[in-house]
Amino acid sequence: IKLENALYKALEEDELIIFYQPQINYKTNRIKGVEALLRWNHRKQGMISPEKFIPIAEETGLIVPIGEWVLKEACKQLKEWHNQGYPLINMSVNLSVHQFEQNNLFSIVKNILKETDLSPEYLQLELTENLIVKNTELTLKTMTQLNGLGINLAIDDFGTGYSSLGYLKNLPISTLKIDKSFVQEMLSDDAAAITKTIITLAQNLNLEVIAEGVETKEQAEFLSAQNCHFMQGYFFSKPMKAEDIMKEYFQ
Ligand code: G
Ligand code: G
Ligand code: MN
Ligand code: NA
Repeated sequence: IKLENALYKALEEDELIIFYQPQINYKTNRIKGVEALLRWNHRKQGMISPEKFIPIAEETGLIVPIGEWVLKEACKQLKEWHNQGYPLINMSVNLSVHQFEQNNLFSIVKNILKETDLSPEYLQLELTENLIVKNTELTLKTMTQLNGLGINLAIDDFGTGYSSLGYLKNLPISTLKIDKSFVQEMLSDDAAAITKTIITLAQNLNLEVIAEGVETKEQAEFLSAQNCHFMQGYFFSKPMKAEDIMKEYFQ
């Protein structure tokens, strides 16, 4: 069967699973939160990367129910960790532009928080720059509503899109995530300049900044020297199953 048809069934048949990648405060060496990253455990093909199936989910519109499922599962999981007495970390969830284009995204998110009994301040939603570029009345309204509820909004893959910087002070965004492509080339001159510029920009606008794709100690040290202390990447941990996160970090 084509992947497209199989994806329809994956949700119903419990083939989708969420991995969690820790976000670390390098200064204190504590976990600050986790990012929920979707995987498809295909019965015959094994683990399929989201890079392969998210685009299909976007094209077919399946990203809307799938995204809603991810959000609910992730909130449920975090609430469970909180209930078990683990430190009150945050949960980051990626949202597709398509989800934002639904006019009921706000009420969906609000209902999920209510159902899972999770306090909004622990939830961060990651948006992409192309959402910002479109900058429609609907997306601005939804972002304002989400922010008003106490949810944090982050721009994912920051620096790779074509958005102007002007929006940063006009939109209710609290966090920039430096794209891993910059972090990975950071120890060469050009990417270092870009990384430093993003960090300074974030500091000047009072935004939190987190570096993605940190793979080496040298990269971590460089970021830390620039006063970017929140980091995520293979140097700390790959995305892991929920139970492994807890074993690794809270025991
Ligand atoms: O986990 P990995 O690095 O393979 O993820 C690849 C891409 O898939 C990333 O761009 C990531 O943001 C995206 N992705 C992972 N999980 C989700 C999800 O639940 N929803 C959306 N919209 N994108 C996701
Ligand atoms: O677009 P988004 O930032 O959501 O995607 C995160 C993606 O980056 C996930 O697919 C995740 O598996 C991947 N990732 C996380 N840490 C690292 C890393 O240190 N190196 C590389 N190459 N990829 C990473
Ligand atoms: Mn992300
Ligand atoms: Na990213």
